[in-house]
Amino acid sequence: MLKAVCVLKGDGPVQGTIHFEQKQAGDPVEIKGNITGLAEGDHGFHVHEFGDNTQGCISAGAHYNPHSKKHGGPDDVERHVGDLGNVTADKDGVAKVDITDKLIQLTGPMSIIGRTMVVHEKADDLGKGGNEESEKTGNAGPRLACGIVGIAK
Ligand SMILES: [Cu+2]
Ligand SMILES: [Zn+2]
Repeated sequence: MLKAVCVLKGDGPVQGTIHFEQKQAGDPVEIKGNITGLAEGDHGFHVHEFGDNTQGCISAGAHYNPHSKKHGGPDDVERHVGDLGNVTADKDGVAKVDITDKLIQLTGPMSIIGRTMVVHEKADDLGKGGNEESEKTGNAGPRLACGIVGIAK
């Protein structure tokens, strides 16, 4: 079993912990955790390219996109590897994360270890927003909190 963990932090009240599990290379990855301090509703949730938080979440770069695809939703063929869609916060600002993704990996050349998870202020339109930005970022807006994905015990 491969395991990874990510602690999300930002300049505001948003924080969270995300756990990743994968049986072996090529299998789907289970992503579970909690994010608190959010506004009620959907928030874009992605793996970004770099594990660099030197300037805060912005230095994590763009969505992790090793195949040079357009932005999309997690169930789309045309998507960035890092596109995990949205997490949804309830009226108390808590988003329970429970995602199974078949594209991201915890080992091998497509591994997300050492890259950054970001939760955004706005909903990710999953590439269907009808404008240029939608095909890059899903119009998810500013980065509320982020953290580097590390190997867990
Ligand atoms: Cu993002
Ligand atoms: Zn994307």
